[in-house]
Amino acid sequence: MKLRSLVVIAAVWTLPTFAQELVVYKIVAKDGKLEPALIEVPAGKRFKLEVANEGTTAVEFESKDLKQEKVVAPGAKASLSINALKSGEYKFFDEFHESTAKGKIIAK
Ligand SMILES: [Cu+2]
Repeated sequence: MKLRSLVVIAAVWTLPTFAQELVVYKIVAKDGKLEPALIEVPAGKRFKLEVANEGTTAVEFESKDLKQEKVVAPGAKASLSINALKSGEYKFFDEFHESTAKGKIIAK
């Protein structure tokens, strides 16, 4: 009896940890560029975006499709949690360098 309750407690304890292990996709912003400009993610799964600004000026990572907006100072990183996406394309851009810095996420 005692052992069985311990096993149940252990199972419940570990579940949330697994749920939080999200895949991280890294985007590097640098002097008006975002790399990679194309990211493929599985549809229906939450994930994280990590935006690293390796340039010399601030960037604003923005995606209306993903409802995200984040200013990242030079040398800083930002982490964004993205909810599960339906299949499709989701554009993103750096609003401070909008003419050149754009990309998209493809969920499928
Ligand atoms: Cu903005």
